[in-house]
Amino acid sequence: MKHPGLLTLAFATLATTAGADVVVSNCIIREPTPGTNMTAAYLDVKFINDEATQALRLPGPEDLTNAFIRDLSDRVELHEVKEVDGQMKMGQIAKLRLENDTTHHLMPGNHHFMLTDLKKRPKAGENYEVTLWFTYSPSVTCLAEVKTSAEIQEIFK
Ligand SMILES: [Cu+2]
Repeated sequence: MKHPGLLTLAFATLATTAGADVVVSNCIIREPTPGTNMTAAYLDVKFINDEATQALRLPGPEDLTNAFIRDLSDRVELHEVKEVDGQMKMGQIAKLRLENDTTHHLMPGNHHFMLTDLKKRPKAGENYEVTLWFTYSPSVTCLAEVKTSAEIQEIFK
């Protein structure tokens, strides 16, 4: 083999690109309001279906299916918010379709994760690991910061 160094480099580049086909950022957990035993998590998720990714996995769309937040809840649900008879209602969905190269914002009044039966009450300023599951891509973990409702209102205004 004449250029073993080049070959190694090519493989290394592919692996790096494949590992980055889902990018998760801005992870936030809402400090639960007094008297409730549930809260929500928000984040941005982007699926990048570039040529290197397609060469290594099934082509086509990706889905966000759920999240795992070990320290806070064993009951996390992916929720959507929609208008029913003039009222905004939220309910569980099985997955969120991720369009290629599009940042999907999970945020108040839109898709979000619902955490119920809290094991402990997260406090503003604390950090918790949020692991996201997808149909094809390996799971991705982000570190979410707990913020008060007032802080969250300011971020998404
Ligand atoms: Cu909800």
